[in-house]
Amino acid sequence: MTHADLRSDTLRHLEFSLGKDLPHAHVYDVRMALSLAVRDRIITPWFASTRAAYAARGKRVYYLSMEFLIGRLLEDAIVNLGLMDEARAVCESCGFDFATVLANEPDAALGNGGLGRLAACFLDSMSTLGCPGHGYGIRYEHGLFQQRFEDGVQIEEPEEWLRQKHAWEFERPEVMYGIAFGGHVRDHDGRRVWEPDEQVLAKAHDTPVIGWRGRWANTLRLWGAEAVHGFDLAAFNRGDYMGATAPEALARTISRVLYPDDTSDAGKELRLRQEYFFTAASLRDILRRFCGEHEDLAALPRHVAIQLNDTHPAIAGPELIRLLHDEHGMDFDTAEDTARGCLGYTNHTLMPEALERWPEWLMDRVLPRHLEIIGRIDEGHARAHPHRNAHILSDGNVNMGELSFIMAHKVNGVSALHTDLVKDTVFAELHRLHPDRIVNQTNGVTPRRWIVAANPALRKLVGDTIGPRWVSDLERLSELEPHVDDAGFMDAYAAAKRTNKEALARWLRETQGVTVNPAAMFDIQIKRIHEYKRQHMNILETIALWNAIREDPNGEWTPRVKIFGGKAAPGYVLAKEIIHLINDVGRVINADPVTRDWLQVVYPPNYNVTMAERLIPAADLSEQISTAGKEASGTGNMKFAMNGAPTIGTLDGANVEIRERVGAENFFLFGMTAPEVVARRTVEGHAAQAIDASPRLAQALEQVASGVFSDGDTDRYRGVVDNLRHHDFFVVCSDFDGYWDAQRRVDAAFRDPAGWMRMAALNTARSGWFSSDRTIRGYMAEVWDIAPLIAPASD
Ligand code: 26Q
Repeated sequence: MTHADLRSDTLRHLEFSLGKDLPHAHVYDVRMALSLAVRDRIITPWFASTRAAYAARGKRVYYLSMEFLIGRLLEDAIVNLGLMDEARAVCESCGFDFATVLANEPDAALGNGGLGRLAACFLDSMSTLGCPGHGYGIRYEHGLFQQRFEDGVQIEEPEEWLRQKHAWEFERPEVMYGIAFGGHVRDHDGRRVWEPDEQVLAKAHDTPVIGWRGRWANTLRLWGAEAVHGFDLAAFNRGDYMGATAPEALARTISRVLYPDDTSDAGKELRLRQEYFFTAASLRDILRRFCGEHEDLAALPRHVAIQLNDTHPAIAGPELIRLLHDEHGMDFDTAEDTARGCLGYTNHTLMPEALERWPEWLMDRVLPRHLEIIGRIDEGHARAHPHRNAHILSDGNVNMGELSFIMAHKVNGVSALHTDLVKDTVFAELHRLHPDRIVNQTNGVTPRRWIVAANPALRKLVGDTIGPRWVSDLERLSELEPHVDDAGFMDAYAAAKRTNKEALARWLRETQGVTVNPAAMFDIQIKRIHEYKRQHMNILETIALWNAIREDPNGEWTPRVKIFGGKAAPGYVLAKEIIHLINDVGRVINADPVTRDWLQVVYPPNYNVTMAERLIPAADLSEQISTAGKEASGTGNMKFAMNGAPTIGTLDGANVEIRERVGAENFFLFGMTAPEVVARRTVEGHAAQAIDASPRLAQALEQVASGVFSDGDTDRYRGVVDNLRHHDFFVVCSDFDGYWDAQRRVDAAFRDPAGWMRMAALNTARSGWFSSDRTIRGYMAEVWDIAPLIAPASD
């Protein structure tokens, strides 16, 4: 297809799909018309992939996830189809700036953070590799809340991405399932029969997911909830206009909003309903497809691999047994084994409070038959392992982690360290009983979005240096390595970074009204706000640095801009206090003429995928400073490394593997190891001890406590300060001096621009292993037992 084709198709859509002629078109119209013209080019490969998957009669993967953090889709599609120059030309010939058109698309924030973005990267890689499959999730009407700051305090506002038409989805009113809730289970001739008292319809909405160069496309199918009887005419006729629409409003509640917590907030009935709603609809759809192609349900595991993205879809185990046993008459034990043959479970957390548990009474009220089935699974497991000490049902709760483990044939962690800890801690007992079940699949990220789309300057340099094949074979980035000794290459590498930093500086000036010096180090920490991620350690170090510069204004300092981004769960009081503190510290420090040229704090609100695409390519330093043993993997850490930002970090999650690959000399390590953290916590008064030993930390904490950053208000930060002084479960105080020292090593290294750029380039050259293509190949071989349906790309 040529530029002329894309232009005429765009104009045709502008006229016939949008009903606009060019002179009256707004940027929205052009964006929609271009999206539809690009979407047209996905349809042929999409149909071809569907036909190839049917013809192969082989296995498909179904990735069940409560979250798909896909962000914007237009640029992604353009990049994958190789239409960048054409699309730009189309926009310009219509009188619109290309970047402005792309920026008109809402950022689809159907996820909280890492787990949701991982699902999106996996879909991209499955399509790039030709792994036949579907993503299944919920079509939330409101994605993750929008964040703004009022006097430095986080305010949440509803997200409204569906206010405009969603350009990429196809509504499928013919694919609709009734999902039942509540009621009772009765005995009918020795059979248990569920008689629910409520039904909600699940309607499918499909979005094609195009792979690199358009060689394959899978489907993301999201379920929206609707009422069986949408409108109560009798109520309307009585004049009860609110009551008339009540059934519809109630049913729609299920897919109304994404829960904004990134660690579990169990016990909310609506959340359980969401989980069952999308899991049950997906399983019905999977069985319908299977039964259209095959006869014998016992063959299900040979044709169906279902991956559970954390425990959120864990009800899939009992539901699949219910479908096979109650509805298709398979005997219970065979049904259980068949279900297990299909299911894989990915664990993303070790934190005990984050493992989902549902009160039995609640499960009984919402899903009475499932509770019975869970009881039977638990009893069966107890019979097979009489001395076991792992229960699905305990203390009146249903433990969804145990349920997922027992119902899956493979369980995986998301980094080498995390998988080891899964074996040793949360699932130690189950691992002993099933020693072959746990495997590791270290996370990865898609280079199509995180380099090709987000970092065109680097993309061009890499392409010019090693040719085009690295995009679908990222380990080829290693071919850059010999060039780090080539001054011409290194100048170009530095120029690309500089270009990105200038673009970020421009954006910060235009949107936040802050001016930053692009020659300063851009030191970035972007992720959800959580005590274990330790944004407060970063801001305390910032305060200590500010003090040090003020004491010696003529010393040898390295100019830095500390950039923060991230949202706090609305109910997480301490996380919100940390946000407030970062903003308060920024306000005071940024106004100080003595330090202004050396140190700045910037916190643009409403961090999301789009902002990440802007920040990461412009980063000099990647902050990955979680308490060792707490961050399951991290994936931002990988994106930064690829884009040439060395890490300052702890031995946590995938940092360990990043350091092994990029080389210890290109990584700023500090902090206790996971076992040292565990030991340190047992030391009585460890926090006070660490504070006493560190005058810098003591001073910074005292400044926060005494109101230096809060206009004398000594109450505002009592929560954070008292927690650090007296509890400090995440050992901020004990790791502080190590962090400070590592930052000074960073300062020194950055003062040698050539040495720093060499480090950055080696991070890029050595991070090819962190492509999600590698991760998906691992799942295909070790969890799903499935082969790709297309040959590896040769270009
Ligand atoms: C559960 C129940 C009720 C409400 C919310 C939740 C909930 C929602 C989201 C629980 C957890 C999450 C998200 C977890 C998450 O993003 N974990 C991250 O997963 C990444 C991908 O594997 C890892 O890289 C991160 O280390 C991990 O924190």
